[in-house]
Amino acid sequence: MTRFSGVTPSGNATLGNYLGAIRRWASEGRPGDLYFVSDLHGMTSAYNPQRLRVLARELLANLVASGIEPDQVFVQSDLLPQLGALTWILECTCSFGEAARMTQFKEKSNRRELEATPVRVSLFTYPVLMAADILLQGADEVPVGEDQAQHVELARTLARRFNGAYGDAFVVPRAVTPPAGARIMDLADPSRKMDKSARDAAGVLFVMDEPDLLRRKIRRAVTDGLGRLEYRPAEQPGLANLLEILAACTGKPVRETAGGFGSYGELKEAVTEAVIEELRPVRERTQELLADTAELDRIRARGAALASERGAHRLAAARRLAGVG
Ligand code: AQP
Repeated sequence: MTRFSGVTPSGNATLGNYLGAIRRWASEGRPGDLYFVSDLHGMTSAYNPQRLRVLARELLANLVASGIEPDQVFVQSDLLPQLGALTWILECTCSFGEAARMTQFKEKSNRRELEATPVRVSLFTYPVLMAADILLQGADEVPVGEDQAQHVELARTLARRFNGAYGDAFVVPRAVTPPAGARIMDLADPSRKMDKSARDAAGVLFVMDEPDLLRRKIRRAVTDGLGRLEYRPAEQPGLANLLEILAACTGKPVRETAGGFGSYGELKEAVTEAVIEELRPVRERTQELLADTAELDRIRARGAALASERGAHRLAAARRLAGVG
C-alpha cells in the first residue's frame, strides 16, 4: 500500500503545513508511503527560477528534518524525463473536455484573466502531470482535500482507460480523505488559511522563522474585545485559532486549552513558547542539513534514484503498450 502526498514550493513552509501535514506524515507514515516536493507544480504561474530552486531544497530539508524517512522523499523535478514522457502518454489518453472540466483550472484561469495575467497551458495540463506523478509511483491512496479530489478522479479515469485500451500498466489510485487535522488560520486575518504564498506575511508563521520573529507575529495576532477565554470559533475566530495552535503543539484537546489563562496576553505568551519549542528542532535540523550541502545532495540523489527506479518498469510498460517503446 502506497500513500502519496506532496507539498508545493510556492513559498516557505508554514506552521499550517507543518501541523496540518508534515508532522503527521512523519509520525503516521508507513514504510511504503511517499512524499514529494512538487516544484514542477510551482511553474504553472509566474515564478522566479532561483527562488523555486532554493525553496524546493529548503522544503526537502524540512521534510527530512521533521523525521520523514529520507528514502521516502524526493523532489519532483528530479524525475522530469520520466514524468514528461508519462504526461505525454496520459495526455494522449485524456480528452480535452475532461481537462476543461477541472474546477480548479476554471477558478484559477478566471482569476488570472481578471488580473490580466496570461493563463499558461501548463495550468490546463497540470492535472495530467499530477496523474503522471501518482501513476508513475504506483500510489494506491492519495490523501487530498476537496479541491484536489477531482484531479485524483482524473488520474483514476486515465489509469482505467489506459489499462482497458492498451493493457495493464497502472495501479488505479483512489482519493482518501486525510484524517481531520488542525486547519491553521492566518494570525492577521483568521478568516483566511495560513498560506505560504500569502501576499502579506504578517500573520503567517514560517517553520524557519527565528523565535523573536515568531514572538512578534504572535503578539500581534488579531483577537477580539470580548475578553472571554473560551473556544468559540464562530464568535472568536482569532482566539480559537490561537487555542487550536496551542492544542496542536501541546497535544491537549482544544477545549481544555482555554482554562488557566488570566488574559489574552498570557495565552499568547503560552502559544509563543509552545510554537517556538515545537518548531525549534525542525528549524535547527533544517539549518544543519542546508549547511551540509554534500549530505543534502546525497539524500536528494538517493530519493530521486529510488523514485525513478520504482517508476521505471511502469513507464517502460506504458511505452511498450502504447506502441512507443
Ligand atoms: N493552514 C493550513 N493548515 C493546515 N494544513 C495546511 N496545509 C496547507 N496549509 C495549511 C496542508 O499542507 C499540505 C501541503 O500543502 P500544499 O503546499 O500542497 O498546498 P497549500 O499550502 O494548500 O498550497 P496551495 O493551496 O497550493 O496554495 P499556496 O501554494 O499558495 O500556499 C497539504 O496537505 C495542505 O492541506
